[in-house]
Amino acid sequence: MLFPQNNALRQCIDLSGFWDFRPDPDHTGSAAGWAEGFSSGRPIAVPGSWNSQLDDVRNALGDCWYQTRFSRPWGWQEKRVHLRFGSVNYLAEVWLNGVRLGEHEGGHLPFAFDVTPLLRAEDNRLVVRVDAALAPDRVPPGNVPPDPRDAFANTQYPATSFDFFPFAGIHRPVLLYATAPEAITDLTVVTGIDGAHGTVHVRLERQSGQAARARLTLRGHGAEMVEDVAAAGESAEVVLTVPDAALWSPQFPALYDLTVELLRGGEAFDRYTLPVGIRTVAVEGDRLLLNGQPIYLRGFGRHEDFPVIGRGYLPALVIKDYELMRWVGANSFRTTHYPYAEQMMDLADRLGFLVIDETPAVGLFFRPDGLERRMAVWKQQTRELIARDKNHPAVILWSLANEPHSSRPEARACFQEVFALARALDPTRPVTFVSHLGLADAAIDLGDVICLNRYKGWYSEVGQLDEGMRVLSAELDALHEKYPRPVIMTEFGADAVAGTHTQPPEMFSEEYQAELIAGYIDLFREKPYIAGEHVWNLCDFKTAQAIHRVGAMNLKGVFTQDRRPKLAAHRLRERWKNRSL
Ligand code: GCB
Repeated sequence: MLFPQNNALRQCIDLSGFWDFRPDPDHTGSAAGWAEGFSSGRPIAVPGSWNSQLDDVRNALGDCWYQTRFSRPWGWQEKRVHLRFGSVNYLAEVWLNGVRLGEHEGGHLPFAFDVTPLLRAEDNRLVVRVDAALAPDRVPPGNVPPDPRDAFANTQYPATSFDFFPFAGIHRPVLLYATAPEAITDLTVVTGIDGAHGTVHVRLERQSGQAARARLTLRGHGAEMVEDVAAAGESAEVVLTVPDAALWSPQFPALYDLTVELLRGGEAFDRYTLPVGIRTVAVEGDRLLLNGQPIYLRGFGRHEDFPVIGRGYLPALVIKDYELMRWVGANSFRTTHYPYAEQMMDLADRLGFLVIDETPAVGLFFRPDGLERRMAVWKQQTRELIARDKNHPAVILWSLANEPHSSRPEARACFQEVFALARALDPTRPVTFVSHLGLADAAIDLGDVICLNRYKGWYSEVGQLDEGMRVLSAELDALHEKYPRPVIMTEFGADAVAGTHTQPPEMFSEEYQAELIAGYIDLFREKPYIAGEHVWNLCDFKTAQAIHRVGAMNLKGVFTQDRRPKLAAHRLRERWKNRSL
């Protein structure tokens, strides 16, 4: 799925701003005809979470309605026009000028509607119903009835089955974009390395229509390659060879510009430019390879989370977080626990960060109640994630889930299905999921890489760092002996209340957090099969209310929520700065 762009042949406008907002706790809005437009709305910012803007809907996760009005930009009469939402959490039902466009389930992934026939020159009325209810048959699930066989129960408010606040609303920009009627609809780029040459395999898809030619131009690093092909049907494929290719890597994130044009009678009627990084990813034995060379991931899990805007897209925060990651010496991150904003992914390509790209499937469980629906949504999210992010050189690994409750055998068959789907959609990248069960996980061996979250010295071996390290060391070796492949420690860390200091280090002090993180890293250095270390978390973040979450915050950030360093950030910097891959 291509992100809208502006050039002489494509235009895009952003409908972000203040919209009208109206909660509908009793679900009367539909019957009252709000889809046609509603009165008595309050202003709300889009993008942004409603929970963090308006006090009375702080914990509201039912239906809330949004509406805005807009005019069709001048000159768009002959164009095909789409309306595109970057992320609405959780379920969106959309109407334009009273006509229902459709609905989309699941936050953090984009969806679009062709609105060409419905657009008026002026006074277009866009209405969105957002349903953010937590339900056991949604992904991620919530309000899960406790099961005596499982160690999880609803001990937090709202009743999430995950450890972050279930922010709701229109979280990313809503874009209206115009293209030629027979435009390019998708591009899939796969790169390879052949000696000193790079290969760029491009598949283009377009809206069917009259025959046209496609011209592909790859430019950059002193080179320019041009190929012309017939694009008579709905798709065409081209392989471009780049002599002495500049390869993409974190040290040198070389990007080429691939410009694809559709031409008729020698004249271009559509154009799309995509940055392309030539690189390969592979798993070989215990190592994760980028361009044939072993790589070691240093970085974080993170949340899209900031006061007032909640989970809303905030460009300055994206920049700041890259700045902090760079300062501390990180080269990678995982999109915990949902796909991040597309703009952040673009910057990962430009700035040279390696990304483990994760679906929104956190806290999945495999009991029969609601399983069919969860599976359908999980597969849909996997499809949408790969469609959205397949062209990013930064993405080196797909993570299908975080901490599923997958100890029992029935989970394995579910994972097999979703692994097969991901591998069919993208045979070029390794696939994994993130486990907290380790050897007790019924699906652990299905991943190309083992990703493990561990809190020894925190949730277990409480307050005892040395004992925690001893237990962890033995567990890692046993896991690797059984499944010899790379292991990435995708989470480890400790809560620290900024400003709390103890000597000797005790839990919740900055010293304890710093010691724990440094201790884990020293242990990893002894284990050549460890291929990466991601600290939990880059920054403190908002959670549901619970007795173990002071101020409804998870304090495992090495930076505070307002992005100030704790002691652990400095300790990490000593360990990470100036390390090569
Ligand atoms: C985990 C989860 C993460 C939590 C973290 C914690 O294992 O993956 O979402 O926030 O533990 O701090 O408890």
